[in-house]
Amino acid sequence: MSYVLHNRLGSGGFAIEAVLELADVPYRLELIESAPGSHMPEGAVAMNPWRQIPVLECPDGKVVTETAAIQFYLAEKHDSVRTGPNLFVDDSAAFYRWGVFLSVNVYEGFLRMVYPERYLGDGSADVSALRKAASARVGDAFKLIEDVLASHPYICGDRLSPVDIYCAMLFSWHRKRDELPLCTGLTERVARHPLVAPVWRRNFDHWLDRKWADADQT
Ligand SMILES: N[C@@H](CCC(=O)N[C@@H](CS)C(=O)NCC(=O)O)C(=O)O
Repeated sequence: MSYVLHNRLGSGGFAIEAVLELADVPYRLELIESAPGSHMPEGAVAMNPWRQIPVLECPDGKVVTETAAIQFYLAEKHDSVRTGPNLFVDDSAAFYRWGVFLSVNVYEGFLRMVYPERYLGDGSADVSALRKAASARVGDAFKLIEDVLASHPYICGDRLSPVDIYCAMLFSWHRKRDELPLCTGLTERVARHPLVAPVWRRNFDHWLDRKWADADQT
């Protein structure tokens, strides 16, 4: 039995699917019918009571949710995720640190922009103010990643690791990229990686403002 990855096209499961591809770990993809940015239909993610994807069903029947946790789990279980020819974790402190950082400060920030009503209690507060503040906070978080990338080309060092895939996915959802050339470059390298590009195109070309996997797109 192999892994089963539950995702919806264009959503966070990309950061897991690309890792499974790069690490050559067998899996089956189960796609939920739902558009990026919409609420997950009731009962659609039966295995996750928090009703979000990605969800990874493991060969031993265990279920892992939360993008960073799934990446950490796969790195623990498979050498090819940690020390493989396509993925390498040079610095595990950086791997855990920035993986969680992306989850709590960036991914969660996007959720505030996409589903503001969840954060506003009775609905009397100002949705646009929340969206603006969340977008600024996400921008500040990417500035920290930009500083990390000033020291080495990838987040954990000199080689591509799962957290770079995670960062590239989130960065491609961010529309204010002007002062973040290193995050932009990282996203281009991830999207254009020959093993990642087909997964990227299938997930993102139909809804993002830019076709990141194409070299002639700026
Ligand atoms: N904290 C979760 C966030 C996952 C998440 O927000 N997934 C989105 C898709 S990109 C989702 O399921 N949205 C549907 C919803 O929240 O109703 C993680 O890190 O995996």
